[in-house]
Amino acid sequence: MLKRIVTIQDISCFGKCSLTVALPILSAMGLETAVIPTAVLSTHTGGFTGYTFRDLTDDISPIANHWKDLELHFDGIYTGYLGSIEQVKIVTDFFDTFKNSDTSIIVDPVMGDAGKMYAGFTHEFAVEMKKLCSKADVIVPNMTEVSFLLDVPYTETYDEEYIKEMLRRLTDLGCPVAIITGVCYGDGMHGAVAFDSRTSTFSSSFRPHIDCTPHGTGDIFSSALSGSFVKGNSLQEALDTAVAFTAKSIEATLPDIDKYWYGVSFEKCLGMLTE
Ligand code: PXL
Repeated sequence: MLKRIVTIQDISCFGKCSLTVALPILSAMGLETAVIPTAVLSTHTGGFTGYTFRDLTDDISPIANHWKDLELHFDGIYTGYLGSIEQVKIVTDFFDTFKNSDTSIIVDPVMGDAGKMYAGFTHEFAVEMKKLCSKADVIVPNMTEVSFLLDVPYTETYDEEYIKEMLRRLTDLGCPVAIITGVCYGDGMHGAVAFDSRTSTFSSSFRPHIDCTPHGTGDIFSSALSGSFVKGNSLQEALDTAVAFTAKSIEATLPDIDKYWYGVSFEKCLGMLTE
């Protein structure tokens, strides 16, 4: 039986992030993947100007209602970029409707990167995102999003103790497992660190740092992590898969980085996920 996941995030028609990344990755991993597009943008908002934005908030509840009539069951629900506070509230209701005892909810609280919020996000949005995180089984923020979720200053220099403290505080929001992505202790390694509050255990996965940050790496990491986790792998296995796939994909982007600055050449590495 294929595991079934639904991913809820925007579709940026050009630029390789959100749904155009999540769908191929989850399918390559052998999951039946349903989608709810929350908005349609001509491109993503990171580096392009003049993009269009069609809000699909009004479509989400009717889609959910139809699926409720069909009695659809999901093994996983994975959310990414959400375009408005109202959308976050509707997605919270979606969790309440479709969460069963065997459904894993993964929330990537997409709000910003490198210490800055993406265009259109506000402090009020972060407050609502905190509530969504409280309903998740696993949350996957980067350090910028950690600062918005916990109201702490953004910092690029930290040690292991600091990351562990942030992870404990993230699980205090209400989700049993928190993962911080893009962690770099300055020792030439780059990866992700997780905390499972139910067993009080930390786990991590690191690879040599690659000095290049193309757009969309967070979505690639979260998609691979969600796929692995929903397939029933352990947290450690899911971390290893997501870190290895993200690192390989960034490496594959390097030869053409000037031309393909807007996204990661993950397509070259999908074979890693199909075994
Ligand atoms: O990669 C996250 C993301 C998703 N969707 C849209 C974005 C971004 C980041 O900038 O703009 C529309």
